Amino acid sequence: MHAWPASEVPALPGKGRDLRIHDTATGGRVTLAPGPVARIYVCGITPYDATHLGHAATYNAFDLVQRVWLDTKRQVHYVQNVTDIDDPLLERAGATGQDWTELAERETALFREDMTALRMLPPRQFIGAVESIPRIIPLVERLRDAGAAYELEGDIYFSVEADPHFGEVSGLDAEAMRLLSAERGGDPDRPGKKNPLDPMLWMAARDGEPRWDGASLGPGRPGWHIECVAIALQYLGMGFDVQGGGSDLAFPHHEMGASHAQALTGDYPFAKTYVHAGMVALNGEKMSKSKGNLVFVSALRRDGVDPAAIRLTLLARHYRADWEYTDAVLEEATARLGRWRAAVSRPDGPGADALVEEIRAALANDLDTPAALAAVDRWAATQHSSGGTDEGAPGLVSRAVDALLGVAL
Ligand code: 5CA
Ligand code: ZN
Repeated sequence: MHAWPASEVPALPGKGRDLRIHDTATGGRVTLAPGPVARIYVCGITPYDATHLGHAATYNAFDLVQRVWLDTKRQVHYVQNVTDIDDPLLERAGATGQDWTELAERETALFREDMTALRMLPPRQFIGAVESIPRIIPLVERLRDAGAAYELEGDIYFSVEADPHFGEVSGLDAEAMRLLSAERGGDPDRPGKKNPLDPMLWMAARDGEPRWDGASLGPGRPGWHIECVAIALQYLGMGFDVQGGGSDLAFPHHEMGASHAQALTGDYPFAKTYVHAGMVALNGEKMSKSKGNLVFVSALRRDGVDPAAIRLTLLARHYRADWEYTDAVLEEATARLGRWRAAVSRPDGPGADALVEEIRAALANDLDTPAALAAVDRWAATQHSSGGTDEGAPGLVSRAVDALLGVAL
């Protein structure tokens, strides 16, 4: 698939900082040490409804990771998938009488527009599950032939016991895993499985559902986790720097993906670091397509909300926090955007070299965006109260806020 256009990232004077970030697998902070080309895989949308503020918040977090890397003069190899075949997509298409491929294409197109408007850096590869099927099939065959997968009434399951590191990504106990597996697309209660947690790799064709010729697997369609594994291994290989997504993906999705890849290659780890963003809620519950309590980025844009204000709304909360969206949060962000724009629209202002370092330091500290915003707020307040004589300052602030936070003033 094609991604979306890249916005320019201005180069800043001085030196960027290495990112210290919370790693789900170790439960503590790690300092990321990528090579000259940092490799990141971020799980993409399931396109039956596109982009609510929860999605946008998660993509914002991983956009910042990349901006920090770019500021250290590294290149970034970013890969993102689109889950354009899966149960929820087929269910929505069935319930609304739409063709599932048209639904997926339309919502993916809207997602691209939203990402562009929000100045999210595009992935180098933006890859659909459907287009990956020819690469998924041989991986499932290999797992089966190695004894890491087995057949149950035509469906092929991965055996979690095949990976000695299973459980290390989420660090959950068996009971917690079982509950989450039932909630998040697994089938722990299906009789005949070797381990209740075993996830499906290949689902034999069901009546009335789309199917692909699965070679020795028989006609059917791929499971969810193997999709991201096939795409990540194809473009990034083992041991890439960061796998990212919302906290609802830590288990089972990222746990299973890591185990699939580790069992396939005999290598470890799949990703060096697993990073998860908190959940955005509306009216007291996690924003989710299945609950329907959603605020869409496209709806806000249609209502005339500046995308930069949407982005500032996301930046105002720490990426790991679970937070509640309200109109007041957006109003605050809109007011802040107005103050910042007024502050950089003057020909001179207070010196901003220290501000650039403060933004860098805040981001390097587990993407502490509230601290970064507070630093810009202080500079803008000084500009508004006493001004300054540094002619380069407003331009530098503009470029720093753009390069590091993705906000165009
Ligand atoms: N296609 C899969 C990943 S391979 C998927 O989870 N799609 S999704 O459309 O449901 O979610 C896309 C991304 O948004 C995931 O990283 C998910 O964790 C994140 N996300 C979903 N809902 C929220 C929310 N309410 N708050 C924050 N992030 C969310
Ligand atoms: Zn994924």
